[in-house]
Amino acid sequence: MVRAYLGLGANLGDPRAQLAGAVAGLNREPGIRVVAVSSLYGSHPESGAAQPDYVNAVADVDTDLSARALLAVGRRLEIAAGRRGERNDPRELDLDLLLYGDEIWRQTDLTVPHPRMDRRAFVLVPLAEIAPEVRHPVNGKTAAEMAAEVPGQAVWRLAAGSEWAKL
Ligand code: PH2
Ligand code: MG
Ligand code: MG
Repeated sequence: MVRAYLGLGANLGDPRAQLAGAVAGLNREPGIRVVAVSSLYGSHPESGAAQPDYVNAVADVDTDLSARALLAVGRRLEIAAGRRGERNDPRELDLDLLLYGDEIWRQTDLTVPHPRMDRRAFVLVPLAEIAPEVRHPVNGKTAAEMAAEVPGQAVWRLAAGSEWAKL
């Protein structure tokens, strides 16, 4: 059993419903149990692109699946939520593997920890909410430390995890 953290995001359709659907979908999946979900946060698109604001959250899961299999489940849930676009296009659902235990993979089809997680307030603020002590296996910092250091990027809380996700 491995403890993993997934980043959830959406900025098309009904983002809250798609994120709640993704959490329910993860929990229904054999070999995945959702342990906790963060509050829901709003943020502007990172690139400054002319896109709707994002809704983001982080889920903490226990899993028997490999990192690659967990990522494949995420892709399946993205497509089920209606995602069609390319990387960085606005999307109905984005499910990113942030951390998979303390494993480090740098392959074209599997990059864990997520390569940009240490610079993204919309990842670090929700991660630090539910797992302040979890450590990034490359830089050795905790989520709370990384969240405190990330340059000011507006992230606003929309709803408590207990309200938006029915586990
Ligand atoms: N995801 C991106 C690009 N930019 N910006 C915010 N605020 N939230 C995201 O989830 C996000 C983004 C590509 O995955
Ligand atoms: Mg992403
Ligand atoms: Mg993604």
